Amino acid sequence: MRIGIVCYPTFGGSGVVATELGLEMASEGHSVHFISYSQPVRLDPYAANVFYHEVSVSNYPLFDYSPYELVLTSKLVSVVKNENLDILHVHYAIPHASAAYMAKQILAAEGIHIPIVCTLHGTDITLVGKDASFEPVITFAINKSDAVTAVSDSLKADTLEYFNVKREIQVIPNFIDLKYFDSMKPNGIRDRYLPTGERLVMHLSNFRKVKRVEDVALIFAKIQEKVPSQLLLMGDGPERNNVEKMCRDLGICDRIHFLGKTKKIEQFLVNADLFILSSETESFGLAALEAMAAGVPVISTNTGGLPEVNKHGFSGYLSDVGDIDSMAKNAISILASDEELAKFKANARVQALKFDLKKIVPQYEALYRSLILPLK
Ligand code: GMT
Repeated sequence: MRIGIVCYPTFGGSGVVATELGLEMASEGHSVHFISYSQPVRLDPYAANVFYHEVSVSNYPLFDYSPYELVLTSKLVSVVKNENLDILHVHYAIPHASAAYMAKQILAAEGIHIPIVCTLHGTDITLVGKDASFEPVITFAINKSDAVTAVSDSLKADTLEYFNVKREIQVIPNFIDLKYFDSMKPNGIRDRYLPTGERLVMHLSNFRKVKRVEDVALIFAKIQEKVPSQLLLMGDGPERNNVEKMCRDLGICDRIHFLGKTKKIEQFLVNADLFILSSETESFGLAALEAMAAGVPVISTNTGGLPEVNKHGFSGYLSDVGDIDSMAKNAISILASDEELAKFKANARVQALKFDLKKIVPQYEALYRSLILPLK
């Protein structure tokens, strides 16, 4: 198949999932064309069968706001036509699904028929999408896609609740490429951060408000009172300054380390003893899955799709949003005992295996084929 993938290039989960999906399809021999405004962070543009098409936005002075959706639409028309694509898969509804719809209409006028798959990832529905200023466009674009997928049952339910969706929504959960984690070698991170053999706690996110990273610091403050430990914070974003201030206020800056944005997250995760994800809302929680794939138990909130990913009392524990005491108590119960820690680490890995890309990616492949075949 000749596949077009439209995604955000940034560190967010939707771009990561789109990239990993495309790379796996390419490794199976399909031609995969990534279309985005800059090179997706996890993309290897030199991989066989992978192509990258950049959307360059005009900065003509007349435009106070650059018309990104229009240049994306034109790029989609051009790539579908010139690369003879069979299918276009857009990740994140805004503005990718509506741009794809417009491109589809332009191409249809030229006798070219391209099926569109739209994958909903979370904030496109739960935060941004239900904003009244976007809602009509999103509803329309979802209904006009040839197939719609959501990354969790929870996100499917939210979509049906917030939007008047007529189209079937297929749940295809996010997945993980276990080879990244299995091939990791000891890399000295524990020696560097845990000179006296403490426990290593981690968090990874884009530091947006929805992630409640301040809660991570508060939970960790309680953990380190009972279990000698260090916290590594991976990622960066708008809330970082507030979190840094909180660490100073808590007087534990020497135990909290900000790593910033990092591509090779597995290098760090494989060293962790515990992962914390205390988000306000999370349609899936890819970071939690990445931690479990590294054999790291997860302390998370019980919001959105997280209960579908993290199993309470097995791969970690779930608590209500903002319940710092409960999350700290659960974390300590795992970290304080070598036996509990070993059991939860093994369970985390077992849970992650359910989301092995070898089980999930064929579901996308089958979906693509079901849409392409009737056109042949
Ligand atoms: O979490 C973010 O802010 C990034 C966002 C994205 O679109 O990149 O993540 C969403 O999609 C991920 C991949 O499907 C999910 O794992 C995240 O749970 C979801 N984020 C939220 O729902 C807040």
